[in-house]
Parts: sequence; C-alpha cells; structure tokens
Amino acid sequence: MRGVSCSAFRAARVVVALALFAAGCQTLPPPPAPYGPVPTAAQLAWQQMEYYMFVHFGPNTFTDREWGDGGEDPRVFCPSALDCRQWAETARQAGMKGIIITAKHHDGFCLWPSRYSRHTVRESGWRDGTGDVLRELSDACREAGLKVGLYLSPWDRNHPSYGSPDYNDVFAGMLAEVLTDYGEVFEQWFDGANGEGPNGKKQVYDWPLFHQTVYRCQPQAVIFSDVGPGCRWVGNEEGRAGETNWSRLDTFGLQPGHIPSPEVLTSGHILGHAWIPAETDVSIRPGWFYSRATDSRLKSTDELRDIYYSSIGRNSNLLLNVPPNRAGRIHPSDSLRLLEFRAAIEADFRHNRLAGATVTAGNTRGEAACYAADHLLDDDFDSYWAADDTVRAVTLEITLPERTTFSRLLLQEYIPLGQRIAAFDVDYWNDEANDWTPLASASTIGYKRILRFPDTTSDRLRIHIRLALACPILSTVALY
Ligand code: FUL
Repeated sequence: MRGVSCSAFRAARVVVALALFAAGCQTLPPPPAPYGPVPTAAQLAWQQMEYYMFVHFGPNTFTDREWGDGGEDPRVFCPSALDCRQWAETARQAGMKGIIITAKHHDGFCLWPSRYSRHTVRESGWRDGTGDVLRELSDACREAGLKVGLYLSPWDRNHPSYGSPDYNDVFAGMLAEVLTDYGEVFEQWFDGANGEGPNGKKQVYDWPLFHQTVYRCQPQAVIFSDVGPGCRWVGNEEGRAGETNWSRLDTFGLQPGHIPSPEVLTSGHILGHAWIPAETDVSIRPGWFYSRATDSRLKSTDELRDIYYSSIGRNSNLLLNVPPNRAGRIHPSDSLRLLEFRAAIEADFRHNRLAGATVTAGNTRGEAACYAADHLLDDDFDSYWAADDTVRAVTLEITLPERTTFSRLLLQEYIPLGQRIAAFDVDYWNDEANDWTPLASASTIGYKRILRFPDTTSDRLRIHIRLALACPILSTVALY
C-alpha cells in the first residue's frame, strides 16, 4: 500500500511539474502587436527583391528622343536582332530579381499588338508585324527565374480618344490585355505624367478604374505611382532615398501627378496612414532611352555603388534603368558595368565580421529566449530580437571574437510588424581612449539600413536605440 501511494505521489509531482512548466510556457510574452500600417504579403515579397532592372525601349530608341510626340511612323520601331534572353541573362548575372519594361511610353506606341490601338508592334512592320516584345520578354524572364513588371504611361500622345472619357476605358482595356496575357506581374508601374494628347486635350485619369483593373487581373501586383498605393516614387531620379525614410505615407487628397513635395516622397511620413515604401528609379545612362551619344557616359562603378548605399542602404528598392540599343540588345558597356557593380557590392559584403560574435540587449521581451538578441545574428529574417512593450530606448552591445576592422553596419527591422525605430547611435570601444567613441547617428532603419563610416578597428560595438515609436524589433545586425 505504502509503496503504491509513494509512486502515486511521485507521479502527481511530475504532473504538477509538467503543469507548472506548461503554465510557464503560457506566460511567455506574446509577439509584439503590429504597430501602425504594415506591408501586405506582396509588398513584403516586393521589398525583399531589393534590386531589379528598368528597361526603356520603343520608338524613342530609334529616334534618339526621350519623349516621342506620338506622331512617329510606327515603322521606325525596327530592332535588327531583338534578344530578350540577353536582357534577362544580363539582369540575372547582375544580381537583379526582375525586369520592368516600358510596355507603352508617352508616345503611345504599344510593345504588344494591342486591340485598342493602331500604333503598336503590329503596325511597325518589325517581323512583318507579328512580333510581340512582351511575349519574348516574359518568356525570357520566366526562363531566367526573373519576375516581370510593366510600365504603362496613361499619358498617350498618339491615341485619338485621349482627352475624352472613352480613353479611360481604352487604357483599362490595354491594362487588362497586358495583365492577362503574359503571366504573373510583380509590379504595375504607373507614370504620373499627364500632358496633352494629339488633339491638345488633357485626360482626367480614372485612377480607381485603373487600380481595380490591376487588382482584378493580378491581385498580388504592387502598384507603383508617385503616391502608391503599392510603392511610391522616391521623389528624384538621382538614385537617392532620404537618410530618413519611412515606408509610410499620407496620401489623402493626392494622386499621381498631384503629389507631395519631393522631400516628402524622399522621406515618407513618420505617422503616415498607409504602408507605401519608396522605390528609387535611376538610369545607368544620362537618359532613360538608349542613345549612341551616351555610350561613353555610363555611371561609374563607384557612382553605382554610392547609389546602392543611398537606395537599398536607405530602406528603398533600386530600379536601375538599362536601355537596350537599336539592335534590341543591351550594349556590352552597360553589361560590363553591371557586372563590375555587382562585384563591388559582393566584395563590400563578403565577410560579416559578426561571425562568432555575441550580442546582449539592455532589454529582451519577457526575458524570453525566443526574442533574445542572438536572433540578430542568424540568417533568418523571420527570427528577431524584440523588447518589452513599454521600451522606447534600449542599447545592444556586441562583442566580436577579436579586434577587427570594419566600415559598414547593416540593420534590418522586422517590418511585418511595422516600422518603429526613429533615432539611433552607434559607438565603438576605443582602446586608446579606454571609452566608447561615437561612430554614427541615424534616424530610420526600416527593411534595410546600411551605414558607412571610415575604417574602424575594435572588438566592441554599441547600438543605442534612442527613440522607437513602439517597442523595437530588429531582425538583423551585420558588420562588414
Ligand atoms: C518619367 C517619364 O517622363 C520619363 O520618360 C521616364 O519614363 C521616367 C521613368 O518617368 O515620368
């Protein structure tokens, strides 16, 4: 009897211990609640693409103009050796994740045989009017594992109905064609330009109709315009996002063409009501379209590298324009420059100096291992360090395995829960001064922030988050 009750007692103790353990698990803090607007799954996937190619191609390529007036003879469009596979292969080797093409620029010429226009590849005579650039490009991109995006200018200097309500239906019809016939589209790029058509009239664009058409045909497509709704223009064509760059924007009363100041587009709004991250579009050449005159005027590798840091390094995607020539191929100088640029970036990020480092945080959410600072060093974007809900300022301290020299710090917020950090400082331990020495101060982080500073040698680094709008959550810290 006694023996039985003893083992019953032991069993009871195990049950109690298990119950306590389970209760302990249940008291683990829940993940932080989302703060403010957050990206949709499509916007997150878009942000993670980071870098893709813009292709300006059309009659302007053959007339050496930036803006065709729509009166061009369609037969000027006549690439002698169009090779979209070469574009896709170039983009892939450059490390890009997709290609966005000017399916229709302001001159109205359609790179596909649209039913809604008489100013298309069909009328060009190229390949006896049977060619379709969108078909070739979308096939080539799929083969190369790249995503496809489409630029369509609502401003149309050729279409006879431009300037009348009918044109909105024409444009929506064109959109439906390109968004139905060529597979998945990751981004629909709307140019906000709104000039006069062939009869001197301006169009009142039906943006709700255009947006509905995109979402009906391609629900996952991210819509670019000056003011979103999927992503926004960065406010300049120089490759520069703001040092402060919120992925949030207030767009009340705004629409493409009626936009906030460039400074606002460059920096976003700290408390903007919508998640509308910035996309930085810039050309590798002085113009958007190919011109022989610019063959020797490509941006240098150093300029492109600076653009990388001022776009991707400042919480923006980079859409780099590489215009094909009259043959319909990317010029060898552009291809070479893209490869040099990729090599320069890869060299910059080859060795993460935080391999083997340890990080401690002044606060960890519920002191729970699942939110601990060591998640900052793994390669998993979805694991993160988070602080308690009440925390707005906190310090992370990093100890490297040995003294090493570095000049770039990369940080990522876990943006599926919103953008939170508004100000932070970075210090390093200075052996000579036997004290912490300031290295950098910055404002926003967002999806990715990369700080550059002079070569610094140390084995300790401190990141002091001075202000977060809600408890800070970081996914990644890396040092190069
Ligand atoms: C602008 C256009 O007017 C330029 O030609 C170019 O396409 C640029 C990307 O967008 O609005």
